[in-house]
Amino acid sequence: MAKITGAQCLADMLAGYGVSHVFMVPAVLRRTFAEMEMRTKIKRIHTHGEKSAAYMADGYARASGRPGICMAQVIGALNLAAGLRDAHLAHSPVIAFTGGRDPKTKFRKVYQEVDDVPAFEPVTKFNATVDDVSRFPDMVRQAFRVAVSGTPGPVHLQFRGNEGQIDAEEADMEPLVEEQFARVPPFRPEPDAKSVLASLKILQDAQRPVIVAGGGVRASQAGKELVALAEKLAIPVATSLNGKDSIPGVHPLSVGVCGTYSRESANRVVGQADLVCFVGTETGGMTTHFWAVPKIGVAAIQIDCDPQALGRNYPLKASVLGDAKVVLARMLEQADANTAARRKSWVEQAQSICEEWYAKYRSVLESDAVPIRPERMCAELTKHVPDDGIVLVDTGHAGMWMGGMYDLRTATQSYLRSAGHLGWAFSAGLGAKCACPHRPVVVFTGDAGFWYHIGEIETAVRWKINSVTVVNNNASGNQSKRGFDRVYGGQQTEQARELWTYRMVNFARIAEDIGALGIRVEKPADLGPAIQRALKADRPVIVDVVTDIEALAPVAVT
Ligand SMILES: Cc1ncc(C[n+]2csc(CCOP(=O)(O)OP(=O)(O)O)c2C)c(N)n1
Repeated sequence: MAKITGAQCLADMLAGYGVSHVFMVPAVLRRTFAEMEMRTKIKRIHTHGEKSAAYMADGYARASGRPGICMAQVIGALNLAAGLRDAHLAHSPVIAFTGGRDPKTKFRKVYQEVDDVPAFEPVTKFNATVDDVSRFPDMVRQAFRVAVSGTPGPVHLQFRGNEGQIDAEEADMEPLVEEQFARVPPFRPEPDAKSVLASLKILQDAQRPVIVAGGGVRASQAGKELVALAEKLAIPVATSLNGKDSIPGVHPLSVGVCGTYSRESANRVVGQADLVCFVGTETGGMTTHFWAVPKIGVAAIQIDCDPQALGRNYPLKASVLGDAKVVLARMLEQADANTAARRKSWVEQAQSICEEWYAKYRSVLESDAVPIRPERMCAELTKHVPDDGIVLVDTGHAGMWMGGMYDLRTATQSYLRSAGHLGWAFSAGLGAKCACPHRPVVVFTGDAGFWYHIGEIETAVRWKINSVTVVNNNASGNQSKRGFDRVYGGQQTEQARELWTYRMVNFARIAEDIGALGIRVEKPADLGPAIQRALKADRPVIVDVVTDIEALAPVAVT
């Protein structure tokens, strides 16, 4: 123990936990930032908005499995809370620090001040205040512990003082770090052996089983065990959007993403299965197309590290509580490969369903149409994203196009997706690139999504965060077209288009003005070379692809 300031303690602890970047709009914890410069190598990424700071921290966390740190002073606190919503939905370990009220002055109409703490409640696992400087060590440790433990998720600490001025105070403190909680997962709970055997027996007895793998598989880094078990027992694998990188899309047992933003083949295979094995998925509305794929009542088993997830939406024949990687490894050890033979025709059936999907969509995946089809963009990304690439995808149409039409080619590629917020991907991509500077980072977003945080191009240029952002630019949020067609009785008025269209803007030119590399693509044949050039550039790149405003992604089949 030594007498140190809160700022020294916090800077040392963040460095001790391996934090390489923090994302914020000043001014908050100013002294901590000064201490960071003097005592650590942490980069202080000053952004153009608190929401994008939270998204950067989120991308950092999902790409690395290590908590992402974002910060805001009191007036920016709710902007930051808004940005934690996606991390909360995606179970991403983001830690948010804000400045907050001082007991000496609260309720006196202090400039810019409201009680922000309740707003963090619905988007965090732990939402707390640090009112005495001597609490820095234990509260920061608890923040890391909670963020990465069990099902990961965001944490908020509010530091006393609108700018967190408590960090200037001194106390006897030890900046102790528990390295175990510096990344996900801190524990790998062993499953109960009996429950493993019971579930395995049901799985092996099934004629037409399917595995639905979710984000828990990626959090547990259990992709290898998942694929090995599927191969040993001959079981097709569908994934949620969050679990898309648990099996390469080109694997013979992969049937694609199931649910709402999905691939038809996945929904058809899941719909025809006689047993569904859910692994690390919360079986939510998006993954199950609101519990229509599979239908409730299907024979099901489930593996999860959260006991509250087991059986939440589907009554189960059996369940296993434990870390996905360990549970799948235990199943693999005891699985009887001889039972695979009885599923030969089912696997062939699943594979022919996948072939039918490719045959149905080949013409758009290979389309030479101008304006460019989004499906062609996805096919070009399948071809050109490097083997160690990290792909981040926005929501809405972007999620539908890439969830359904893009394939990961290797187990070393990563796929991270917005859990629902338009505008997440570009900023999250910058965070992912900060976390993994040596891996190529490729973002896919619509123009509506890109507009949200377009100012962060400047942040990327200033900090040399060289991600590649591919914009599906149709001068609209055309995912909304169907909905407005419907409410206008099938035929929209000319004026109705003001509800979902924009001006056509050249994002490549904007990017160039700010100092990034901008590449405008108007012909399909130029897409591949543009992506290749972007990947080689030593600048952030915006690939602005002019696409067809009439192109609508296929809706989910049930
Ligand atoms: C924060 C937020 N607000 C609104 C929406 C609803 N929404 C989903 S997709 C979409 C339009 C998407 O447009 P764009 O990103 O350009 O892709 P496009 O549909 O044109 O392919 C909107 C408004 C959302 N998902 N998130």
